[in-house]
Amino acid sequence: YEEGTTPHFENIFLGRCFEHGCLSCTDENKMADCQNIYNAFLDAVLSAPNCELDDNAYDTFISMVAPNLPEDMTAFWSGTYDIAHELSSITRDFYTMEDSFMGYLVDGLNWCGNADQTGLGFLECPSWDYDKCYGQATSVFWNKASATIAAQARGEVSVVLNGDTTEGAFRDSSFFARVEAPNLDPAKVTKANILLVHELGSIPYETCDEPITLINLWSLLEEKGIEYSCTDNPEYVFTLFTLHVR
Ligand code: NAD
Ligand code: CXR
Repeated sequence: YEEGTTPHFENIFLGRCFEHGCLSCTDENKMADCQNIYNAFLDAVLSAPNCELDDNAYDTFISMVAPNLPEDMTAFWSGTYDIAHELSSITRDFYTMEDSFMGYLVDGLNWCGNADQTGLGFLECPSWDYDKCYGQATSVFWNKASATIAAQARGEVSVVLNGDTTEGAFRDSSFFARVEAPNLDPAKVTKANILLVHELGSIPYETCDEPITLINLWSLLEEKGIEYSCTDNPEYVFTLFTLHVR
């Protein structure tokens, strides 16, 4: 078991909803109906006992908040949470899941239903180990949210990957490898620009010139007929790192 639902979950969810304020801030600025959106989310969490949520449990909720990001503006990340979000806020070149209304509402929160499915479980939540708890509330959500954001991407996409981790930049078990990359639609996505990030002074695990797990991503993209580029620490990533050092 893991820690329980984040304290004040409903207030945080509603507060984020009112703050973000519109169903998709890149579309027309329509005030979101936050209480209905929250109710749809809670219905999904309580739709079945813990670990037994159906893959489609959040469909109604997701249909209310699904992103439709501008062409060339969708970004994915794996093993690079901090740098990917710093880049998205600084460069404005792309949006991540967590910049979208759908991801913003619950990013960084934990949640699950209580034992009798009457409300959220604040004492403990089941672990997200797929073998122990397949239909776990957060896993089911992030799987569907990842498939949804990948399927809407069009034009060029950005992918911020970690070139230093010994698990590899394209780790098989990651959401990016399992769900997002396979759900890119070749009819809509023309190119994937891979930004391979390395900490300053680190010993890289793999690079664009000496790829290890990246080869698997490239093969997948080739099979789909999606072009790609790969850049180790692009100039603007490097600039961001030097800002951190100061
Ligand atoms: P990653 O390994 O860096 O992990 C991403 C995040 O997922 C981590 O913050 C971790 O806390 C959380 N996580 C890992 N396993 C989980 C599980 N079974 N259930 C719930 N949360 C879990 O990178 P990744 O796996 O490739 O995922 C990143 C990509 O997938 C992004 O492109 C993003 O669009 C999407 N995603 C985001 C989140 C999030 O918490 N914001 C979670 C899952 C997936
Ligand atoms: O510290 P984070 O995970 O970023 O955790 C984000 C949130 C936490 O608040 C926690 O409540 O996600 C929840 N969480 C789990 N429920 C969980 N279950 C198993 C976080 N990690 C969990 N694990 C395992 O622990 C995952 O396999 C993961 C590791 C912690 O990951 P990370 O430090 O990124 O690999």
